[in-house]
Amino acid sequence: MGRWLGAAIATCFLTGLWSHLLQHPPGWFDLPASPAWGYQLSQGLHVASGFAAVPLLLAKLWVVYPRLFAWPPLRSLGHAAERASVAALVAAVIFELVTGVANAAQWYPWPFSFTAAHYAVAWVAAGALCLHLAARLPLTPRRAGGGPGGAGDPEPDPEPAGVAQGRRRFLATAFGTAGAVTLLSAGQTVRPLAPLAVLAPRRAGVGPQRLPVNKTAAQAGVRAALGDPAYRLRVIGPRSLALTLAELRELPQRTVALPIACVEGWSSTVVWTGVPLRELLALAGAPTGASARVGSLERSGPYRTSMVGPTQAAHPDTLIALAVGGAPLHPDHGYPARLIAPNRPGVLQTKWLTRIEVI
Ligand SMILES: Nc1nc2c(c(=O)[nH]1)N[C@H]1C(S)=C(S)[C@@H](COP(=O)(O)O)O[C@H]1N2
Ligand SMILES: [Mo]
Repeated sequence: MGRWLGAAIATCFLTGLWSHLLQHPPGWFDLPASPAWGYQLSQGLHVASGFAAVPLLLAKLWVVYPRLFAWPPLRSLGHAAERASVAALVAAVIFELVTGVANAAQWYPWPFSFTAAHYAVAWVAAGALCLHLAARLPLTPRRAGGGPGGAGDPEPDPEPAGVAQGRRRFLATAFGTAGAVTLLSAGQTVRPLAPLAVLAPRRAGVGPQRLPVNKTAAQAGVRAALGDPAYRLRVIGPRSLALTLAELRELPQRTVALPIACVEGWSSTVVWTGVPLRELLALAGAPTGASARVGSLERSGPYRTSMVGPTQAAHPDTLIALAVGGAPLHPDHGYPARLIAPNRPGVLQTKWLTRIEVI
């Protein structure tokens, strides 16, 4: 069970690091554009492995908790160090799972930034897990060999009848719960499981234009600006442009199916129609290999601008989308125009665009 919990935590940690890298790319990192479903898969795994880890962690704590309170608490310097790493491990993993599940439900009952804290504590958990494994591994083979356990543990008594059966039932309950949690939540990103997704906060196909919404136009404070006849999409470059929505619709359009994939674990693949970003960049005289910064009508909020690196900017499927499912974007989906690019975190698929800057 420890191995399964370790595998779930490792999956969660690595997919989390990947998401952090894409959301906060350092200068040397150019976001890839393929496979289009890459972010959807990695963050589906992130949330599924995190959810599955909850019952496995509870079961693991149930097995080991008498040892957490063993007396005397500190036997030697090494023992004290091991206890400290176990305390950090348990606290950090509980923190990650509680904040992660709350974030998936868009519930933030704390004063700190979720992303900053969830990222920082992930490193504490990973470091403490490495220390814990380094401290326990030398002891494990001896126990598997049937010899005495860790320092000072007495020989186990022969197993009384019924204990093996109880243990089997316990393991079946722990793994059964982990499997059930996965099955009942994965439908937020795995389409065929959607009818079972009773534990998923959001579902594919539910929302305006059959697509979930994270932040509505009203929440972003852009409702009043959306019908403004003075709206222009400004493209700022060597030959700057200011296009009305009608002018945008007259440019050659492209239609592609691309997922919106939120780090919170839900995703939905829908058909978008719009002007390829690279055509707008070319009209504005951008050199090949240019990046772009897109900006929203939204006045504040962490997702009102985003950078499109050279690879995604040059990709034909990176669209300034004007329509979804053949109809103009719903206000909550970014009317009049939103960015949609392959293999891109949902938080960077900026809505209510008014500005594109050639970088
Ligand atoms: N301007 C702006 N764009 C935004 C956001 C936002 O808060 N403001 N939220 C982002 C997030 S977190 C996600 S997952 C996607 C969700 O897309 P949807 O709400 O259109 O389904 O939009 C992104 N685009
Ligand atoms: Mo998101």
